Amino acid sequence: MRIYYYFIACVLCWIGGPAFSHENSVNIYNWSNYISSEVLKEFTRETGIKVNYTTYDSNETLYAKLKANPHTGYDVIVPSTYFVDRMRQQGMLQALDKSRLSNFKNLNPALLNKPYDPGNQYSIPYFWTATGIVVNAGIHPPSQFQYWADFWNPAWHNQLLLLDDVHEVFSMALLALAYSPNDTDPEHIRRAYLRLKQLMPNVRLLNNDGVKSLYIDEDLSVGMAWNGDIYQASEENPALRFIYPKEGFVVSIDSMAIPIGASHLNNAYIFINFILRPDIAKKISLATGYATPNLAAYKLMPKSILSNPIIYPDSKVLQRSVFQTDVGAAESIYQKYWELLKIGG
Ligand code: SPD
Repeated sequence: MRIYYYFIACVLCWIGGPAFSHENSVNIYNWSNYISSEVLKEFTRETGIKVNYTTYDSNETLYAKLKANPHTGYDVIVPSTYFVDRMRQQGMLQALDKSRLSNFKNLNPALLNKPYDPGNQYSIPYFWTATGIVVNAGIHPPSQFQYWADFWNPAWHNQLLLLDDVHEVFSMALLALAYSPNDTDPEHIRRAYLRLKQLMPNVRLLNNDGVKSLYIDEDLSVGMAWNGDIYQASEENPALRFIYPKEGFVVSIDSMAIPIGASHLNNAYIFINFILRPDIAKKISLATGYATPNLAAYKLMPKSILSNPIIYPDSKVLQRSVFQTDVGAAESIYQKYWELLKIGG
């Protein structure tokens, strides 16, 4: 029996599970810079459950990994809205039993029950995020970067950092062309591709994970970024500014979900419910500079954070925001042009 158990464990390790084990643990797969180690320690201290925590830098990485092997053993993942939609429709996520999430009531109703997951049957908001322009004000006047279209100025040859994310990059070009960032019209996507092709001489780097340190260290001084990453970076380099572009910008809700192959289901619920506690939601939001969807946590947060324009843009700015949605069958068109851009085609 013991040999049999060992054999199964080895096979599961071999097919790519993060940490197959019969111990009391939970396997979390989340975005980088999205939690504090203190909160993970607090979880283990309180529950006795060990956390195996690994990170990814894009929805595509998360999706590809679970698509290739649904039994990776991850218990909680945090896809963005449009990937929640895709993954639930492809049967990759478990329907959630909300009776096991007593803290669900703390969430802001304005961020629930969206078309990407009606009734939040598969996903629980973790943070909401926005994408904008970052500029080092010690190097460039921020007035030169109020529009996405400003990136195309030949003066910025080989200077920009773009997120290594097909939909973020295409959103920017589509908005600069006055199209929807969720456009599914093949002709509009083609025009965005041609516009991006013109931009490539200005692009020095495509990157997601290193954004924070590249701007802190001033290896780069201008580009696109997710708001919380720049809030974190600006704590260390106060010259950094985050700008919500005039043509508009995308927002999305990164949400906790349980993949079908979860290996510690009960612990996954305990973890999600822990994150939904107001004191914990507050701690992770303060540590990362990402906006919490937890209304009950607002009461515990310092006013200076709730009025910080990087994390919580005001209602006037938010009028320019567009919620990211799944582009459905048009995805293959985006992917085709994205590959071409990356190889310089
Ligand atoms: N470093 C954390 C990045 C979180 C980004 N959220 C993804 C939003 C997708 N549009």
